[in-house]
Amino acid sequence: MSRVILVSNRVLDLRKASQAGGVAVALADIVRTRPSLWFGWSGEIKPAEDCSTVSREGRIATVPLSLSEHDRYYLGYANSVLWPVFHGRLDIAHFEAGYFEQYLGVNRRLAALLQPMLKPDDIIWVHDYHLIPMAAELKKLGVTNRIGFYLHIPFPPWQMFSAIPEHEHLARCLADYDLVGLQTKADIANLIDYVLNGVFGNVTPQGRVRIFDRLLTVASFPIGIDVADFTKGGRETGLAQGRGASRIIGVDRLDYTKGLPQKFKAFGQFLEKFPQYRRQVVLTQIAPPTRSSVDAYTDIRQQLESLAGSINGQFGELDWVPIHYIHRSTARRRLAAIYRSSRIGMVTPLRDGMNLVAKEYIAAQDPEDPGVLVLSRFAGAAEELHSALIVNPYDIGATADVIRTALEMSLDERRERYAALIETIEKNDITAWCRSFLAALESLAERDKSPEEIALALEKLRGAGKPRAKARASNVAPGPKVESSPRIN
Ligand code: GDG
Repeated sequence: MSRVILVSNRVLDLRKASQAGGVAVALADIVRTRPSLWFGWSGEIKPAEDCSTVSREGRIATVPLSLSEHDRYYLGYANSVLWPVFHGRLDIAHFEAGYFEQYLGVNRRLAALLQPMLKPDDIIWVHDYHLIPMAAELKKLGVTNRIGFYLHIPFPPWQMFSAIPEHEHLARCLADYDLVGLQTKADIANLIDYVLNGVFGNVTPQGRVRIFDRLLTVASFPIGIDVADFTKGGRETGLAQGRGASRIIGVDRLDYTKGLPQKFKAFGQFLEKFPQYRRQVVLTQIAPPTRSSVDAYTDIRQQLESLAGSINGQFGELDWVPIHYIHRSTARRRLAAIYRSSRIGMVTPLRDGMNLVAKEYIAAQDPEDPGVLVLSRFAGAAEELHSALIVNPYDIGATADVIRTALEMSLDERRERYAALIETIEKNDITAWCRSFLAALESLAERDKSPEEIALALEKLRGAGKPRAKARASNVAPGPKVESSPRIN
């Protein structure tokens, strides 16, 4: 089994695992279970002269960033250009001189630090928008290993992507990967649109993408969760709420993409329209801080706090506060119990690559008495989770009505919807996601071997008799020039 090299902006500090989100936990799992190395930023900011040493602890290798790198690469290009534009917020993108150079510079520096640690048969899996140029930089250093890229956030419509001054450079960087994985079919459609209309590439009859004289495979790999992590919890009893009140739960980083003001407004309208539910329902919103030194995040925080204040002021009673807004992180082990004791999971982002909270909420439900998932149609998860109550978060009035529908849903209907949702979530869990991406990348690697090498590899796989071997073998092309059929969708 070849070693997997994971490259991501942040590397999980295992000592802080209880604060971590889904992806970090998933990557940590690969590190525990496969020969691997996980490389990325340590989260520290140090003087530039102290940034060139890699700290290595077993399978984890990290480097610090300098202050200027942190400002221009991380807060700047990644989070003030790519993040807003990829989420459809061109209006708040800051195209500032110097950001892109630093973005390329950090990718170049990280590539140079990673390269000496690589072995010839390693396969490299790069994660997310911070590191789009990583393959290009590694290749400039002579690295010939297979390199795959996974984008956790949405791929925007092609005109939106073209608004980034450096869009063509970014597209060339994407073309340096062997495999580009996106969350949804809609994202793939956007990428293909861009290839056809933005840079006049084409799609081969076998479904591979040809741009800038490069041939790459693009496919959707919807990310999942570790279901067992969320099925163990009891019900959380320690949360304050009116006696007997039903809880609506929201868990989102305090990010302008998550639709939090719209969610609060919809809840306010719900209380306005259906006064019989006052004192009967609370909205608990856990919204841990994130990227708080970027202006747009300060703005959203102020907006949210003023909304929560005004809704609580308008409807609250001495013994009932309608919105519990918690601007801190909650330990991961408590989340399952909080989800399970909430009648509604309200996941209403304006745009989201996937949204793991939607899946976590369902996984945590009591199958005998499950809660209802209210899910934005603009979350990638909506492509799979058809049995949720799908809403348009911009339509505040309709969302308010859906809250009522969810509260009044019969036990039979709740069970029926839950059964369909949990089936999908279990089938496409985090292990399936990791395996399918790595199997696709490995099968591409097989393609360039000689027929004799492939025959030998197949022999070995059959001999191993592991369930994965079969899936891999079926992806291996019969000869070096014949393409496998990736999922283009
Ligand atoms: C990006 C994409 C895509 C949240 N608050 C706390 C906490 N969390 C955990 C959740 C969940 C994770 O963080 C958040 O994941 P999401 O998927 O909801 O959103 P992003 O952070 O924006 O993630 C997204 C994802 O990548 C994976 O590809 O789905 O679309 O934007 O696991 O439970 N965890 C703890 N305390 C909190 O207060 N412990």
